[in-house]
Amino acid sequence: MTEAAEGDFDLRSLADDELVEQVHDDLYNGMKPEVEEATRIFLERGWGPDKVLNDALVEGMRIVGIDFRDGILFVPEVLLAANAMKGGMEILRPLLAETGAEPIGKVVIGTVKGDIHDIGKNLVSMMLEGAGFEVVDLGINNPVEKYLEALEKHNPDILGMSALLTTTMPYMKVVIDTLKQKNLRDKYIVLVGGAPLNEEFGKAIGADAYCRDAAIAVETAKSLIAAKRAAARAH
Ligand code: B1M
Repeated sequence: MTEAAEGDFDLRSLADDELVEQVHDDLYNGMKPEVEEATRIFLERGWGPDKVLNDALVEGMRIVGIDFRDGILFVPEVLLAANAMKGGMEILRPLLAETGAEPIGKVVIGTVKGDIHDIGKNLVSMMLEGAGFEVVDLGINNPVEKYLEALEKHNPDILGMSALLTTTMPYMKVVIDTLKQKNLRDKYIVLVGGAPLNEEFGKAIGADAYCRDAAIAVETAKSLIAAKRAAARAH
């Protein structure tokens, strides 16, 4: 905890690096209004939204994750931290999503059944929107029926699935296998992501790609859509 965090003071009086540290502390302590104010201050100081997101918010949540893993923080505290993070993310959302261009593709995305983690998935949605995709976000805890219903309704190019638990990541295979059974697998590009996954897992369950982070999700979505459209033109 920085000295400054102990008293009531003006966040504006802090230099950039001190303010970054302060956001990490405020996130850790679940102080949503302070995280929101600091987010605004960074933007006023000319920071790009992606830099505020990565250096202040995502890094702060990484620190929370370490202490959660080590049993120093517990679910209620982490929920408060997540809520504070979402406050900052909401301020950045319109900036990250600023694009006047025609949608370059459509994505249906959701966290799988049994899993309520949504920060990473929300970030991926925001970055995809920012890159010009139309995103249909199904939220958390999605059974296979929910995915199927949304695929039929929205007819997207891409299905994105997120899982943060080793116990819920196998459910992605249930969804992919169901698509195969219904002869729908080849209709969609399937991208998966979430902290416990890796490339090998993505391949093993039959996804088109595993995306380590939101930036890679955007790159992968763009390149696989371009490849799919090129292949369709060639036929
Ligand atoms: Co949870 N939790 N949690 N948790 N939680 C983890 C995941 C854990 C690793 C913490 C730990 O022990 N170190 C651990 C999982 C262990 C494991 O399975 N191996 C864990 C656990 C155990 C649990 C509970 C079981 C705890 C309990 O109840 N005893 C419980 C489960 C609840 C459930 O889901 N059924 C639980 C609950 C919670 C909270 C509700 C308190 C809260 C979630 C709040 C919310 O999301 N609204 C929470 C949080 C916040 C975390 C940690 C601390 C942070 C996750 C996060 O938001 N990271 C997390 C620790 C960690 O991951 N280090 C932890 C920031 C986010 C930006 O990163 O989500 O990885 P991430 O997303 C990235 C990439 O992964 C990728 O791009 C994103 C952006 O760059 N990506 C995708 C993600 N999804 C994608 C989808 C794509 C593409 C890329 O599709 C195309």
